[in-house]
Amino acid sequence: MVDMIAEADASSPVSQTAGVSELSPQQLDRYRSDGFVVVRNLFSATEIQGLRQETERLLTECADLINPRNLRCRYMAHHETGESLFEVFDPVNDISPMCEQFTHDPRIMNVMESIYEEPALLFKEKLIFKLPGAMGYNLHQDIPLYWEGFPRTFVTVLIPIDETTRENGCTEVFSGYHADFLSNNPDVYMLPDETVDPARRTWLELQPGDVAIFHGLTPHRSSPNRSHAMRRTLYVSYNASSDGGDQRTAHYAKFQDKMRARVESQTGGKTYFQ
Ligand SMILES: O=C(O)CCC(=O)C(=O)O
Repeated sequence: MVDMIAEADASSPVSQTAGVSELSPQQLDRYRSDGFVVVRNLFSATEIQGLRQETERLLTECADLINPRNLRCRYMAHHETGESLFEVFDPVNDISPMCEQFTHDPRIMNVMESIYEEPALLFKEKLIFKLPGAMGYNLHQDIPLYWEGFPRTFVTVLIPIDETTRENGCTEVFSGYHADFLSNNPDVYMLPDETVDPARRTWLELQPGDVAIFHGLTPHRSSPNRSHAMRRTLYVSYNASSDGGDQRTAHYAKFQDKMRARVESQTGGKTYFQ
């Protein structure tokens, strides 16, 4: 399955060329049949180096925002010690003009438009830090069955800031499951690993500059970060403009409403957004 990435790259001049940003017909076919596609070298090393520095600025200049009661933040347990580690800023654009620039980058917007055959709109964005030791994510599909009105055209562009490897817990996607939900129980979001065939797994081993694009129903998971460095990724999600228009503000309002009670019961304190 890993070979599929190499094959997709070899079949298309687009994926090899920085600055060109429409998916080739072969890449589109791949995306449609597998539910994901990897595009190599969409960004230059220098651009991603700038984004890496921006994550360092955020960790120092915005350190006071990192708080379990701040609805912008989420935490993840250390896979061995259980220690709670800061994991993600969600959203991030309002504290990072550079992240905002990436989420509206014309190369990404063009790729998304070639998937949608119409303009794409930013739905949400999150900056995942995945500190050393952080546990991974259980298997899931991003579109929640229980969430009425959630756009079915939800697609995520994964922008790696550090090289993503099996050792540091790269995202793993399973091909060919994106036509439907894998559970018809609205209370089930995290899926048992046996739901998918391990032979259909691709580890998204990416270099900074590459991107992976996957559908909101493509099941994915990740393992713990067993390296000694952060594995940072910017996860940017879009919807097709005809599928509900611009929903980013409404989405975050609803998302934070849903999180509030859970975070307040976990932390025993009042939540806020800052
Ligand atoms: O960070 C990862 O590897 C996975 C993240 C993920 O699955 C998600 O945010 O939906």
